[in-house]
Order: sequence, then C-alpha cells, then structure tokens
Amino acid sequence: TAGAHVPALVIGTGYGGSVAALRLARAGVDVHMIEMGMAWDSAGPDGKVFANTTAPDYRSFWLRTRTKQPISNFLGFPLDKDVPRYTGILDAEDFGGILIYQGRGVGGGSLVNGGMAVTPRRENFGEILPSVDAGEMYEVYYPRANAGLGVSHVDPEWWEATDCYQYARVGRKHAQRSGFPFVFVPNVYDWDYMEREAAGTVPESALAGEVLYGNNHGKKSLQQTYLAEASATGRVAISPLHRVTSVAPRDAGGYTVGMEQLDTTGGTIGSKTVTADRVFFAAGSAGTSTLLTRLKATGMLPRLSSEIGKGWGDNGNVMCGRANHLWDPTGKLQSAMPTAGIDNWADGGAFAEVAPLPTGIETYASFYLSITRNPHRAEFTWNAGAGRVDLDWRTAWKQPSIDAAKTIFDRINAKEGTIYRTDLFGSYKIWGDHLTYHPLGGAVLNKATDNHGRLHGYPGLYVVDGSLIPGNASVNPFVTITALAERNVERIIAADL
Ligand code: FAE
Repeated sequence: TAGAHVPALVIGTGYGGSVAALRLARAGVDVHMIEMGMAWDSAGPDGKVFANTTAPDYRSFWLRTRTKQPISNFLGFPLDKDVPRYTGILDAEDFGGILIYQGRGVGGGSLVNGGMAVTPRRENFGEILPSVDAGEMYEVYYPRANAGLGVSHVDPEWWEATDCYQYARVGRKHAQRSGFPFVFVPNVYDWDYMEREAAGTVPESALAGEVLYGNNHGKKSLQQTYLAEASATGRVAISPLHRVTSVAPRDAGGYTVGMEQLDTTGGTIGSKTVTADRVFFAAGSAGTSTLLTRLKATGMLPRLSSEIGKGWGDNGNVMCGRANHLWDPTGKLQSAMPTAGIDNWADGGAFAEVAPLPTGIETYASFYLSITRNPHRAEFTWNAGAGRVDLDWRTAWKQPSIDAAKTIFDRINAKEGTIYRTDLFGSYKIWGDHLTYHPLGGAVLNKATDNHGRLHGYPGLYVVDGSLIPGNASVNPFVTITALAERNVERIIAADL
C-alpha cells in the first residue's frame, strides 16, 4: 500500500532515535518512528509486562525457540530452555564469531540494560571520538543527556547498609585490598523506589532480579524519559512491529522507506511504504550497519561512503566470575542494578563493572562485566550468495580483552587466595568471550558520515545511534550515544531544516 508522507522518519526507538524524535518534535517537525520490536505497554497473562530474569518465557527472546542466556551454565548445569518463538525483548543476534545482545521494542536497549549511566573520564574522550570538541561535550551535551535520561547516584549510606548490595561491597573490599580504584557509577534506576522495595512497601523489580528481560518498575527506560517527552509534544507517532527493509531516493526529492509489518511470531503481515524528507538511522550499531551495508551493496544507496560497515568493535566486553571464600558471601538478595566498578583503565586497559548474579541463593561468587581496550575492529560486508550481511569478528580477537581483565582479577585472586569460576559459560570455561552487550561502530562519525552524522552522498539521510562511535567508549556506552545524538541533532536542526 502507498503510505503517507512525513517530514522526518526515524528507524528505531533506542537512545539515538529517541533524542532525534524529541528534538525534532520540539523544533516543530512531525516525526514517525518505526520500531521492529513490540510496544511493551501491556501486561501478559501473569499480570506483568516483562518476564523475570530467572524465569525466561515467550516474552524473553527475539524469535528463538530456545533461550540464549548470557550466563549459560551454573554449577555444571546448562540453563537454557525451550520457549515459544515470539517477538520477545532480547535479541542474541548471532554473527558467527560473536553474539550481539540487543533490546527489541519501543525503547531499544533501555528496556533490557543494567541502567549504568557512565560519562567517560574526560582524559579518555580523545580516544573515543577524536573529531568531537570535548569542551562542548562535557559542558553542554553530557549534562543534557544525563538530565534527559534521569541519571542519579545511589544514596551511599543506604548502599553501605542494605543486604542487596552485599555483593558490591565484597567487590569493593577485594578491589581495594589489591590497590585498585573502586568507583561508584550512576544509574537511571529510581533509587527511592529501590529503597521502598527493600522496605517491602512496593512490588519488587530490581530486587526480584528483573533486568535482562525488562523491569516492571523502578527503571527509567526511554519509555519513561525521552519517549514520554517526545510523545507529549503531540508530534511523534510510533509504529511498533514494523521493520524497515529499504530506503531509496525519490526523483521528486526525499526518500521512499519500505517496511514490513510483523506478527508476534515474526511472520510478515504486509508491506508498506512511507515517503520522508529526512530519514534518521537509529537501528543500533548492528541494525544501522547491516541496513546501510546492504543498501549500498545492492544498489539502492550506491553513493554511500566506502567506510560504511567498517570500524565495528565490541567495547572490549568480557565476563568472568570469581569463587570467594566462605567468609565472603555475596548475598542471596542481589539488586539487578549495578552501582560500581573497578577502574584500571589507565594502567591495564580495563574497567570492570561489579555485576549481580541474582540467583536467589548464596553462590559465594563475584561476577564482573569488563569493558576493555581491545584494538580489534571488524567489518560488515554483503554476502550476496547467502543474501545477508556478515561480520568478520572472530572469538580469538577477545584475547586482548581477557589479558586486560586479567590485570585486575589475577591480582585479586592472588591476594585473596581465590580462583576463577569455571562453570558459568560452559564446563571448565573461565571467560565469557562469546558475546557483547555494547556493539559500537559500523558507520563511524567523520568517516562514513560527516562530523555530525550526515551520510555522504545523500542529503537528508543521517545516522544518530551507536554506530557512529568507533568501537570503544571506555565505559558503558548509552550516555555517550545519547550525548553525541544531542550534539549532532542540535546542529542538524539549526543548519539543515
Ligand atoms: P538501540 O538502543 O539498540 O536501539 C535500536 C532500536 O532499533 C531497537 O529498538 C531495534 O529493535 C530497532 N531496530 C533495529 N533494526 C530495525 C529495523 N530495520 N527497523 C525498525 N527498527 C529497527 O540503539 N549500556 C550502558 O550504557 N549501561 C548499561 O548498564 C548497559 N547494560 C546493557 C545490558 C544489556 C543486556 C544490553 C543488551 C545492553 C546494555 N547496554 C548498556 C548497552 C546499551 O543498551 C546500548 O549501547 C544502547 O541501547 C544502544 O543505543 P542505540 O541508540 O545505538
């Protein structure tokens, strides 16, 4: 069916897309957002919108018949189980050498992530986004992003006393005994709500272990922040369960955007086209990179830069667990929202988040997601024979990340007389080196685009998401993605509209 015309179309509803939609709408531009995932605004048969991390069900995974849990094993037992194929919230997208975990639904990654809202240290910014004026970012756009996302700190007094951060206090003790800086990191969780969870006066969310498959309360996802504000303008419409498949220039100017409407088993109900004066690619690093790589290679957008698809990195993600002594229990109640990390970036190239392992039982395990300085960069390419986009990342490329993480955990283990857990990612496997939560790059700023995200060769096409960041952010990335989108969209509105 021939669809409507919109001034601005945004592909995806994660951080970059939500910033673009809000700022365009505030500037008086009508916006249509297209989202392949579900709206996540109504309860399932159990009365809840989202499934618990410890009990994945049909809502948990994007079009899989078996779960693909990041921690696949526990004490020798595989944890994955069969689930009905459904347009669930977490996608473990398999690119051969790596699984890229992503949120699917209105709100993108904000629906499933740990809410850690970290602004990188200013001295590291030059290696993250070398072509961007750091002064502007730290004076204007990082503060704007933090305000828009509702970022705040846990009350330190409460943190010191509450059972649910016992695991983090053990993490601090071990970090400090080995001489590592232990830093608190802000989060978008509503801390007042968490204190009431702990007091037993409201339904539990973070304290019930909710995170990977959504939080029913407490977490300020984009649905509660940028998207709520965007919707309040009256200028933003969102189409969930619609996947953009093509973008092509029109003779009359602007672009024709093709999309498929999906049902909840992933089947296609129908195809639609919409015309738009401007199109903002905000499908996330993997989504935007695969789409642009295919559109360039198949002749729909042939003038795109040869930099499209290049410069992709995993933010150096690697996971591991440590087995503590019996006198260092990490607690059977663990808040699913991390609050702190071990900062050995300057000396060892690793920032390790002290992560929860919310199993509901005492595990005596400390669990960490490390962000490391990994120099490897992969490329997305069109595989014409298979009709898909490939990514040439290899599992062996995680070795620099493992080495960096070991600068922290080998020392802690030596000091404490402890060992790594070998049961979390298979049997006798220490490192979770098969995945990333933080895909970055593939349409790198000032290479595949100009210095504000305008795609070369096609006026009116923009990239506004994590694909602009060349592979590493030195910390968890969503604050930087949001701040960069704030910077770029402000310029685009001022100069192009
Ligand atoms: P993203 O949020 O991924 O949004 C892209 C959206 O586009 C998604 O909703 C897609 O469904 C949609 N989409 C894709 N393709 C299409 C298409 N063809 N048509 C229509 N829609 C499409 O992009 N980061 C932190 O900073 N702190 C954390 O604590 C943290 N924890 C994480 C935990 C997990 C389990 C995961 C998976 C990620 C975590 N992240 C964290 C990463 C963070 O969520 C991620 O960097 C951002 O969500 C990326 O933002 P983008 O705007 O690039």
